[in-house]
Amino acid sequence: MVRDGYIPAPSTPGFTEAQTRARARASRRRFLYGATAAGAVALVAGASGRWLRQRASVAKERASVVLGRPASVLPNSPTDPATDIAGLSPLHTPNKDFYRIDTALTVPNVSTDDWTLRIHGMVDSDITLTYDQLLKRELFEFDHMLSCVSNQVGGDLAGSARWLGVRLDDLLEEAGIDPNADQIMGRSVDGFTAGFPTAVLDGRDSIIAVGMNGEPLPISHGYPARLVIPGLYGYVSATKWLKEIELTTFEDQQGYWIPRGWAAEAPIKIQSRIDTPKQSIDASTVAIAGVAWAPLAGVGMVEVQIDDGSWREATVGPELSGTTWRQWWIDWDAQPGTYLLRCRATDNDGNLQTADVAPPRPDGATGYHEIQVSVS
Ligand SMILES: Nc1nc2c(c(=O)[nH]1)N[C@H]1C(S)=C(S)[C@@H](COP(=O)(O)O)O[C@H]1N2
Ligand SMILES: [Mo]
Repeated sequence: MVRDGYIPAPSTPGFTEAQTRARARASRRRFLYGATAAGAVALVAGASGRWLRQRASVAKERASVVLGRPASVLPNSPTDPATDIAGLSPLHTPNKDFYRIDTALTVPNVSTDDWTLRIHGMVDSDITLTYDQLLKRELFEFDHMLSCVSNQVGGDLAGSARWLGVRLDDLLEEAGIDPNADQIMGRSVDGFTAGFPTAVLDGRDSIIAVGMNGEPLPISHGYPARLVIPGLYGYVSATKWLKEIELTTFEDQQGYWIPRGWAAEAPIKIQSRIDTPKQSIDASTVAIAGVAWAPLAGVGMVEVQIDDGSWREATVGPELSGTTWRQWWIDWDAQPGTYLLRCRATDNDGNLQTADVAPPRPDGATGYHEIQVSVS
């Protein structure tokens, strides 16, 4: 049952931008029909005008941000194999193409003027940082991917970026964690929450990111700051528009998606995806190519199978880190006919991606990506 003006909550952490827009339109319509016309129109117009003004001023503020140099600079990325292989995902996903998942109907426009990040809860001492204080801390860069738990096998709710930010473990060490705390909860200005185990403070390069692919964090990706925790799906880790980090317990608090039927703990599963060729091609020698990921170990090997043939080992691209995807490709002399192509990855510890088919809910899809290609 839908009440007037009631915004149905998204049912999956894979609510896409288009779906969110549709939802906003529907709720606006419902609101207009439900209220006495004139007043409601003025109210909606006023609210969206304010939002646009805020958006413009935050965009201006963001454009003037100067990010410092990281303490240790990552080497420049190698030549991207995607420049030679049409259709292959690049090493880093451009910000404008990076997938987006938001529960909020409108992207929060957060000005750093009155923004702070507060670390509190089961800690020895609270820490509150302004944006300037955060930027003045020691900064690090890391190549990490993000993946949505709602990503279907072969889906595009995943991306790779070079993040700039402050190490989470440094900051939490300063605060001093109560040994009884077992959950680190991120909370955003829009009320979204995502919690993950204190056990991920295991040396992995978790950061409070302020930069993404060489620019200040885009507004839609969480400006001024967000969490990026390698190896965990976004819904349990990657809080955007971050305003608080609270040390707590899994017994005491649940992140936004947990009571909605998603697992409380959700490490990213080994996956691989075929990006190219397309469904129908002309007979010729083409590349079968794609990306694979297996955080934290990293991808060691990718294999490709055509119909029931033997698995062939693909060439793998540069390994930026164990925590982001790795490209792979193989030449295929495609003769006329119809073929089923599949791929599978093995991580650097020798774990083979599982062939067992599972849906995204509750903790991530599995199975091999398969595409049918007709060659004429
Ligand atoms: N504030 C806030 N943070 C959030 C979300 C959200 O809805 N609101 N979605 C999470 C989910 S489900 C994912 S997969 C990632 C996606 O990050 P991106 O939109 O930058 O790709 O952000 C996470 N952080
Ligand atoms: Mo997600």
